[in-house]
Amino acid sequence: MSEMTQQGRVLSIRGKYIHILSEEKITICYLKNSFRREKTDQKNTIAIGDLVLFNEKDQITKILERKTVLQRMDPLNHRKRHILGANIDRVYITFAIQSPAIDIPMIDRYVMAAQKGGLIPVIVLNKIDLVQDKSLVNSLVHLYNNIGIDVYPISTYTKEGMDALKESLQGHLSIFSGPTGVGKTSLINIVANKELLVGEISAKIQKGKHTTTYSSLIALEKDTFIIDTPGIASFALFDVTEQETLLYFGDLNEPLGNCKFRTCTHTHEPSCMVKEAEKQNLLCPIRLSSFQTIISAE
Ligand SMILES: Nc1nc2c(ncn2[C@@H]2O[C@H](COP(=O)(O)OP(=O)(O)OP(=O)(O)O)[C@@H](O)[C@H]2O)c(=O)[nH]1
Ligand SMILES: [Mg+2]
Ligand SMILES: [Zn+2]
Repeated sequence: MSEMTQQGRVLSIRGKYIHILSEEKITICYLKNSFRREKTDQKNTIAIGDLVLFNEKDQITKILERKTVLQRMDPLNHRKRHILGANIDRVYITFAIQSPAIDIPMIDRYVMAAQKGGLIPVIVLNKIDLVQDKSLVNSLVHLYNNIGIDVYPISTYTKEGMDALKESLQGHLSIFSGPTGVGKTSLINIVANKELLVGEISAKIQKGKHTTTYSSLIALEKDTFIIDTPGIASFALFDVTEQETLLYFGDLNEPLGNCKFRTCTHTHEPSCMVKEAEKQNLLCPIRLSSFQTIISAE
């Protein structure tokens, strides 16, 4: 390291302008041209949360090895991975219980990507003020707790659940990710006491427009950081195998035990205990349907 080289962390990326935090000072840096010539399977060379070295000309010269990665398949090029964040401890997979409609297979893909990338997945179910009947909320809390994942049902309108959510952020670097219009920025404004831009949901199509257009890292306290991100329409897995999917849905085997074949995909095989348990109504329909959606797409 030359004398003028410094280390810092990526706070935000806006086109070619990369904000780097080092020793309480923010520097706007650029990627050295040589990065552009490198051939990789990454859609984005640099991601929020990256630790980098930069020189006196504010050029980023090196991206340090990532401890964790949250990545999905690039929707435009299936051979590339889109890195949503690097070196992040926890991903708060954020959905609305409705408006926009919840997508449970998408939640499960997020969970798998998080676990594979070394992040702890946490689920946030926002807008619970919109539903009278809490049975779906309760089922989701139960089913994800059962596989070791915390769920925070919240409303940024009534503030229900916000204290517990805020508490869980302490001492970590967390990223909030999910579809557009679910209320990520609304909840970050509450926990961080900010007034970032929140978008109106178009009532006609009940579909959010993108309001947040780039990811940004916000310091809450000395050791507590959160990242707001733009909504994403889909989450396809980049490098997760069918075996890994079967392992993640291993709880489906619980009621009746193992299938005849160790690598059973629970689709067409004989002596399949998942199929048998399904016949006997022993399986959580939400979990089973998510599994079937994901396995049939792989
Ligand atoms: N009913 C209800 N609406 C909410 C709640 N939280 C947020 N909203 C509304 O949902 C809309 C979208 O909120 P945002 O915070 O902009 O959503 P976002 O996830 O940041 O969206 P992108 O930045 O586009 O990804 C706004 O109209 C909010 O007022 C909630 O708890 N209940
Ligand atoms: Mg937003
Ligand atoms: Zn089976």
